[in-house]
Amino acid sequence: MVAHWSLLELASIKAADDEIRCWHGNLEKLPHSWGTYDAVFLGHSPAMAFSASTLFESVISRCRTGARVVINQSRGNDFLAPYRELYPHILLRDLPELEELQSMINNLPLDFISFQSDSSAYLVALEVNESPSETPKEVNYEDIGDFPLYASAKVVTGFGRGSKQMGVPTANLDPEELPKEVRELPKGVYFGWVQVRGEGLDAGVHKMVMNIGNRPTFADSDATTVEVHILHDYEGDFYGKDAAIVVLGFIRPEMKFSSLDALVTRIGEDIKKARSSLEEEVLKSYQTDRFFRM
Ligand code: ADP
Ligand code: RBF
Ligand code: MG
Repeated sequence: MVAHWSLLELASIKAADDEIRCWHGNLEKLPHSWGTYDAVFLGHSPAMAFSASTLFESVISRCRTGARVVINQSRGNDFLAPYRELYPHILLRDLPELEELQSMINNLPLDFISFQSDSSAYLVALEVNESPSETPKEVNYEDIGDFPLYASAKVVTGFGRGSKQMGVPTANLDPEELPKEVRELPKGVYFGWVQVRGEGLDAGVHKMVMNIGNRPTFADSDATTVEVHILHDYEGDFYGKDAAIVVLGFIRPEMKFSSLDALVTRIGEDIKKARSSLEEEVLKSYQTDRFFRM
């Protein structure tokens, strides 16, 4: 498996061997379902916009216990010095020298194996001593879902309470039509983009918040429902139409509220969170995803 920022780089890897799985972009977004690794090689990227400790956390969560993490810059740390003067806005980071690296891994489940930094090479080997991915836990809400999740399903009738009592209409999606990955997400509130498809309907792709669960605040039924509140004013109802969704993130677990007011207030906060998250460039780009042009 190769993760890289450059599509050109990935294309040439694919051209050489199409069996190699390629991931374009941020390692943090790499789905955990892609696997647990025995060894990770980090080619040094001096243009990296985030810190090495952030990167380590992301790597560790994808490694088994005992896995090796190798950082390599075959020309050594000094080699970058002239470039850093030329491009101070691009070359953001040095490779950490021993002391800095030690403090970085201090609070992480990483052991030192070897360290070399001189004019001929920079080469560090670390070992993951306790992988969090193997630590059993109930639901790890920090690490939910392999987003993006794509799905579409028919809008069915719910309990007729959403809009009337709360001012938050929710398009209930037919659970039978939803893929397992969506239906079986941990109960909670998610966000993403949605498009309602049907003749004469606004075909825009809009922001949405989605609740999956059994609404513990109410005593209606135990059935798990998947409901989408769309941040857009539609002219009327659209029961029976298809809603296409892309789920991009998790907001919070489903909770039992002591009053309707408390729930509505909280939903207001969920909406705020979804609105701002979906303005982030990477998440915004899904609004024009090919999925919505079908
Ligand atoms: P139900 O209990 O049947 O789901 P709701 O009171 O939750 O009823 O209303 C949901 C219905 O309202 C949706 O199925 C849809 O047809 C309509 N609707 C109109 N605008 C929206 C919106 N912005 N978001 C979600 N549903 C909406
Ligand atoms: N119901 C709950 O009982 N607890 C929740 O935490 C909860 N969170 C929700 C968050 C959002 C964004 C939305 C749209 C709904 C949520 N609901 C929650 C579901 C709500 O109870 C349901 O939409 C109405 O009861 C209508 O069926
Ligand atoms: Mg509803």
